[in-house]
Amino acid sequence: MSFINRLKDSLSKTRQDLAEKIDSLVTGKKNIDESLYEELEEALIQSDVGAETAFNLVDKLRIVTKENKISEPGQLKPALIKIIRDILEQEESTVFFRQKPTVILVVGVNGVGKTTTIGKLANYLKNEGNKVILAAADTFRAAAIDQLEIWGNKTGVDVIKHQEGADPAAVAFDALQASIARNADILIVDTAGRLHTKNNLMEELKKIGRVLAKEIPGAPHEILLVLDATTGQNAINQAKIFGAASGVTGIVLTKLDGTAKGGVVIGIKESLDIPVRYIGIGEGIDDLRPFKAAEFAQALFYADIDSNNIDSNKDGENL
Ligand SMILES: Nc1nc2c(ncn2[C@@H]2O[C@H](COP(=O)(O)OP(=O)(O)OP(=O)(O)O)[C@@H](O)[C@H]2O)c(=O)[nH]1
Ligand SMILES: [Mg+2]
Repeated sequence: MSFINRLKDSLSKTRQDLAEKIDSLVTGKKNIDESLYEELEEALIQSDVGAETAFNLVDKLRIVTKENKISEPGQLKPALIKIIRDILEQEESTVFFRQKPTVILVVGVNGVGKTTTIGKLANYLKNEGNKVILAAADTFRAAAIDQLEIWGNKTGVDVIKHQEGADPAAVAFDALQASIARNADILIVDTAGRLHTKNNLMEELKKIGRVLAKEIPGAPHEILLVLDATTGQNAINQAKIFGAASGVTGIVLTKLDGTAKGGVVIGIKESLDIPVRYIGIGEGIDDLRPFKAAEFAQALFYADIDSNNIDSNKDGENL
């Protein structure tokens, strides 16, 4: 199945919660009134966009409705979709290649999918023609190092590692040296969601950043924060905490497959000024893709997407 169809499948529960609820709210109504706006706000909150974002979306909808003299309740849905799509829209979705090697530091709380994302990303970037190296700077468990090595074998990418319990910054340093020596295009650094030491995780991540920057000014060029979509609003809170503390430059949203909380991406985009770089829709090697606003909005609202013509709008609505 194509990625877009799998994305559409992944978002089916969110779509039922959000798009179909909006449909049922506007169908059969004669007028647009305050209670309809309140019901729409409630539907948005329930699909995990977050209370604040739901409030802002409906506020924008009121303004658009007024400005465009919309009087039919049925016209609210395309207007809302357009507002959502404008929020999702961003300039650049894939990681920036600044120099050789470009260093990507991957952070996030434990279990969100960092290591799996790195495996998939290594595969994706390698297929784009890059020489990739991985750094096992999650030294919290021996199994974490093994897990990264398995991805290294699967993707045919070198993994630089130390022993369990080693200093993560030392692993990152060695991996950067190896990347320079082996003429790699990209170094991806895996990190832990928890630490052996009493050190603060954020301080540890900053230390890794400092060590990398000493060797290559400007590194790490990307700090990708991995968030688990199934945690809904928690994911937004994590983004606020990590974003402020560790200079996150992009988000990877994992586990969109099967969750009803896909609306969280709207909340992330609306409440934070951090681009969503990639989305994960499964545990397999091909289950990661750059985030594309139009594709995502389509998959979120329409069950029957034409994968060859993603920007065309089957309802003739003005997306
Ligand atoms: N369904 C689904 N599962 C995923 C996805 N991404 C990761 N997982 C699963 O989530 C679990 C945790 O993934 P890891 O990659 O080990 O997460 P982590 O953030 O590295 O975890 P720690 O190293 O313990 O901090 C694994 O079982 C993965 O297979 C995804 O997009 N969809
Ligand atoms: Mg891990």
